[in-house]
Amino acid sequence: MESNKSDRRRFLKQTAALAGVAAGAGLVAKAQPASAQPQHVHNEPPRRGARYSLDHLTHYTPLQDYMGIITPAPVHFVQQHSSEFPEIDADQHRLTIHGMVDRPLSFSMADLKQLPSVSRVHFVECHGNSSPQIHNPNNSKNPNMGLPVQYIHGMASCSEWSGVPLSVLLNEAGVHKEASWLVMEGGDQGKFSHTLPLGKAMDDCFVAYGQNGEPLRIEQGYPIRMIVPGWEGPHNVKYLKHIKVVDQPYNTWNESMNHSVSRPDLGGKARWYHFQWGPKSVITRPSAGMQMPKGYVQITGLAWSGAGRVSKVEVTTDGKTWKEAKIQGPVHSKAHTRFTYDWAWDGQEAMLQSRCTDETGDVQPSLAELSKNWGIALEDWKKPERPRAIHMNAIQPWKVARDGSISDAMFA
Ligand SMILES: Nc1nc2c(c(=O)[nH]1)N[C@H]1C(S)=C(S)[C@@H](COP(=O)(O)O)O[C@H]1N2
Ligand SMILES: [Mo]
Repeated sequence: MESNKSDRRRFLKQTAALAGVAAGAGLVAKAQPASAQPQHVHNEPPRRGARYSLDHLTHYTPLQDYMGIITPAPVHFVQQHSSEFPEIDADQHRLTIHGMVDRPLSFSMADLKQLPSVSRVHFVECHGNSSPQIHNPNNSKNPNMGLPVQYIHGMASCSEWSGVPLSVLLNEAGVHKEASWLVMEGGDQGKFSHTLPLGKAMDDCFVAYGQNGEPLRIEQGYPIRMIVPGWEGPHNVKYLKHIKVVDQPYNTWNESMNHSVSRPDLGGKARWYHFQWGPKSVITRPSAGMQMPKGYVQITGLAWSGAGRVSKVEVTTDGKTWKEAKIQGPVHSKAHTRFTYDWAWDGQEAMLQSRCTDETGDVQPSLAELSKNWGIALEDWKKPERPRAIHMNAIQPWKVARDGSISDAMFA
């Protein structure tokens, strides 16, 4: 840790750079020919009127294929807002904390690893996971979309993350009384940036350098990333380089262009700063694209909530009567929670759904309930141009046909 005059000058420069980012300047990514990255798919609808087109690198977690609650690191989903991953030399990497603080600080990796650490199990989920466009099997932009569950809900993963509580770093720097927000900036191509309220920062956020016992993968933000437990994916800034302490939200480019959704019922005003994921669950096996076996079948899936622990998961097989599923421990706060439900399929049509209740008593909404909350007419989901929706946590229905085939019945 160091703090001196030349550092201060550097911080002033960085402050100017951050202001530029806030105004949307300088974010032009290198475009790559599509053929150069065949396995990467763009996961979002075209942004009409957007001034920039940043390539995305997207990989989905095969939720249907693993057991328990920990996503193996090599198959953690990836959502990267640039056309390549930065290769950062950890020995040279510094995390700076500046802005409204008594002592601007610069931490090396060795500095960070010397501080008190925590290891906690938390999910990370993209704000765009499970969105209506992803459910569309006819989406020509992404041949993968539709099936199986991986390509609908697989922008969510869960790991044991290890690192330093952000409160420790902020207390070292001495946050000014008037400060209320942070701006975080990553060291990748587009300098991915996001704001964070100071209250959450001091509560349970941490700067992670470990993932499931090993250093972070490059795709996950090596050498460090922010973990903002239970909140939308983009808060978890990867390749974390700068934290500026400020007294207002900065509406960074990534937030305003990509993470706000206009509400038809509010004359186009946007729902913005929806931070915390609501209760959510999905049956991962058997699920769309699989074949239902006759007789005994163990239905299994994952449930989670940004508010805390999962307290109950219910399952219905007829779309009407709900029965309590078994929760398979361990149950961590703001983490994927495994549930199972013993069933026997009798060869008749069925509708499998799961519903999560969290420790605050919040219950996962049906599509009808969610639509009402968001001011979207239920019929609109059936139009070919589905409404744009992010932060999607509606109950997922899987339809079982008499021949045992299973399909996605979300918008049917
Ligand atoms: N530096 C940086 N941080 C970032 C992003 C990015 O593109 N660059 N993507 C954000 C988004 S939108 C999500 S959903 C999560 C995804 O984290 P993952 O790629 O480790 O799954 O990281 C967030 N942090
Ligand atoms: Mo995201």
